[in-house]
Amino acid sequence: MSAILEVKTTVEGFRLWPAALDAQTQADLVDAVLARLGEGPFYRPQTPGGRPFSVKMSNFGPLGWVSDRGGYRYQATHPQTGRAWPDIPPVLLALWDATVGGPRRPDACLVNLYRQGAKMGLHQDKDEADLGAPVLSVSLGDAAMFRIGPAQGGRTTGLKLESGDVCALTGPARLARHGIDRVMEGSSRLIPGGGRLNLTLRVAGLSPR
Ligand code: MD3
Ligand code: FE
Repeated sequence: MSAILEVKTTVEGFRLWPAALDAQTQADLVDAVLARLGEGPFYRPQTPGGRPFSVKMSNFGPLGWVSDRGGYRYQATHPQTGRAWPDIPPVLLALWDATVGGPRRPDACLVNLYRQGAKMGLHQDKDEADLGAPVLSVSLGDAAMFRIGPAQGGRTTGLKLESGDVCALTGPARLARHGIDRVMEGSSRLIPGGGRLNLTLRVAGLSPR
């Protein structure tokens, strides 16, 4: 992994490792994702208000983030197939250990697919049981403009996330407001059919005891 680059935004605790994954690792990771999609296909969730997300989603791991008329939550099964989510690719767990580490490994990996025109509005991630645990995110494929600002609101910072970049949200950044303004379509040829894949690892459930 490349040397850590602490990006200066208005949010402390946002850590970015540009080009952390080399081309081969990126290609292997895309293959690992594609191999799991038969078991856990992409689908388009709806907001609690009934609007479809422009981003297509699936999940890996014991828990998956879903949204529908009933609200946002984590659940163990795919909303359309009723099956358990596929396992988290081991390389992602190794990446977690090598970057944020800590006492608990992630139990949820949200897979976001951005095809033409997809974006994600500013929001906070707060559906997880332990909001003290970090979040780790891997970007693959087309580059995107990411926006992040303090939890309480105020000035946001835009920065480009490119294929192979890894970022962690720790401490005060964990509740930061963030979103994807736009994807630079055609900037990468990594994803079959084009677009951007984002893999986000989270500790979502209660700690077992
Ligand atoms: C900052 N995904 O799925 S990843 C999401 O690129 C989400 O698909 C975006 O936001 C994407 O919820 C951004 C980077 C990211 C992930 C989690 C965060 C940034 C974050 C949690 C807290 C603060
Ligand atoms: Fe988010």
